[in-house]
Amino acid sequence: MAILTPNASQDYITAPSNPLKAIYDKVVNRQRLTKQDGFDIINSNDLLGIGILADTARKIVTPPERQDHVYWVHNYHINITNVCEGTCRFCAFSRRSEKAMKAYFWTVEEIVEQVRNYPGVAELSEFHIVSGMTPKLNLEFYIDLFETLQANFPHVHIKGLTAAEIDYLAKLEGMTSEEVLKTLKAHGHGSMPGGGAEVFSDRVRELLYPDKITHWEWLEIHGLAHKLGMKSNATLLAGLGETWEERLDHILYVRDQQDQTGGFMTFIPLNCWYDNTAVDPANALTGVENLKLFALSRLMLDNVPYIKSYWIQHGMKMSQVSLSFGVNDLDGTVTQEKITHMAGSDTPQAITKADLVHMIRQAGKIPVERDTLYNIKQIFE
Ligand code: V47
Repeated sequence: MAILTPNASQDYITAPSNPLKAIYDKVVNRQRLTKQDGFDIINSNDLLGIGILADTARKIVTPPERQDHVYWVHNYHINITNVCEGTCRFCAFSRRSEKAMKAYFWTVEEIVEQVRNYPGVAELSEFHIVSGMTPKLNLEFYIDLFETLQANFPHVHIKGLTAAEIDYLAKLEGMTSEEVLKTLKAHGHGSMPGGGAEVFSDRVRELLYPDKITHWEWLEIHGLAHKLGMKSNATLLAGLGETWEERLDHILYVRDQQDQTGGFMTFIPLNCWYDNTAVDPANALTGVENLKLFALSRLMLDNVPYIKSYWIQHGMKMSQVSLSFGVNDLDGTVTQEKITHMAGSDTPQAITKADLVHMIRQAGKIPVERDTLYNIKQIFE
């Protein structure tokens, strides 16, 4: 029986009998993986081998001094309203009108008050602002909100508005998406979150979100933001009944866009939660499928520096394990998450810095608090 050595993982993956060896050779030689390589990863049952590949790819795209870092940000979610004209069938958060049960709408003053009352306000780095699409949330509202937030909390970066919201605002105001982005940027908009992408598949879109912007429009708006010097993220909402090929294609669309405009910081494979939605829970990914998807994302996206596990959706334990499957970011403290919790997520709504540090250390990595743009704030050696 073979005795395990410190290099056992490398010996194992480079063994000629391992079907993943050809992909490993490409990864260490920095050769771009093809769609067929993607299929080979998906079709392999060698989960540990896939983990070794993804971990190797993570190290290769990471500067040596940051090799073992796992990042998070001290952030605060603001969902201004759940009133939304969207008709996405996976969404448990939205309400059709202000009169609907549990519909809410916060004023700028209420938002500022809430943030002021948050005990961690001095340490905050990021506002994550995503809301329903409704005429009351017009450009004027956002300008007022961003200016007021900046005046009251100048140390906090504003990451906000998905591409779908930018598109909605453009149509509402009779402007182009570029004009909307330029205007918001001039009033404090710092970067864009990765939401609203769902799965870049016309088939799934037709079934579950036919009124949403197409994936071409989503990619175009992110490209516009990148050209204006704004960074952004990209998500994939898995568990909607999409095929593995559709997931792989989605990742490849992101890779192509990144080749052109280069502004994506992080790719985030999300997981659907099903309570109060019209999506069949039978579509949920298993643990092994989630780990494969993290690894596949890391391996195919050789041009995106960070892969995030959003612990709110994956849970703390899966997120910790994902750190051996290419993930190097755990989002953040979050505070007040609504979108996933209204769909039944059983994770907490926030996490403390101490818990994040503990979880990362237990995975043998170095916890690093970052800001939105991945500038290092503190290394917890
Ligand atoms: O766009 C909606 C998804 C997204 C459900 O950029 C659902 O740093 C699960 O984009 N079950 C919002 N997911 C979350 C998001 C995000 C999260 C964390 C970090 C970043 C970032 C972005 O949540 C939506 C949609 O794709 N979503 N409904 C649901 N039932």
